[in-house]
Amino acid sequence: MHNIVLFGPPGAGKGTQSQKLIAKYNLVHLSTGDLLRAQIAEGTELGLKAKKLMDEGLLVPDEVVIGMIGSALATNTQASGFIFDGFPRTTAQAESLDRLLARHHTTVACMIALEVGEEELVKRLLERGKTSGRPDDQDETKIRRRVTVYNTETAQVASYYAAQHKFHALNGIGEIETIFQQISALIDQHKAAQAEAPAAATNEVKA
Ligand code: B4P
Repeated sequence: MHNIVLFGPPGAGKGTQSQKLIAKYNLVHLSTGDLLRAQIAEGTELGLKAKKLMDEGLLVPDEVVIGMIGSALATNTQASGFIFDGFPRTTAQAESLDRLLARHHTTVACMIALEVGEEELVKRLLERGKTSGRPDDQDETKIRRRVTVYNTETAQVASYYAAQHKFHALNGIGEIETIFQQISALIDQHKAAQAEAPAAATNEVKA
């Protein structure tokens, strides 16, 4: 099983690249943002609570998203791997993901972070907000709050994976296809290393 965490601030391109990666590598896409928006669309109690936080650009409580990911893993036991998009967003979520994957006898292969500066993020999300219907994409103050939340609560998750030698950063500014090729090259290196030395858990890949 090959599990990849796609990381970066809101608007960095995680969702965009995930769509291309799942098609290429036959991975199951687990986006906590999408899972939460599905709950909102269904009008569940969880969705109603999450909507208030999401619309303000704040994080939903760890136990909520961890529960959703646990359920998704349990219902996809035949998957050849997962792409985690927008999860984990806190160190507590990262620790829970390791525990959940261990139950399925697997681990995170690598985290790939897309690096994009704040002004470009704001520009992209305001542009998406013209058509996405997402309240969190339509207000510059809320977008900047999401970036601040990323910097204060989420960015530190990179250190968690760096300590496990699983962290890789890429420039998220440029052509979508070029960035996709760079991400694919990293994944291919990991897969090749895993095939050569499965017990070594494939951490010795050059960024
Ligand atoms: P998410 O749904 O994860 O939303 P996001 O981070 O804004 O989107 P993403 O980063 O995937 O967008 P993309 O770059 O692809 O989260 C929404 C909210 O849900 C959070 O604020 C939080 O409240 C809650 N939530 C979700 N997960 C949670 C968790 N684990 N814990 C707690 N709360 C959680 O796309 C952005 C735009 O950029 C697109 O229009 C795209 O076309 C464009 N773009 C992409 N790549 C580009 C490129 N290279 N050049 C130019 N434009 C590009």
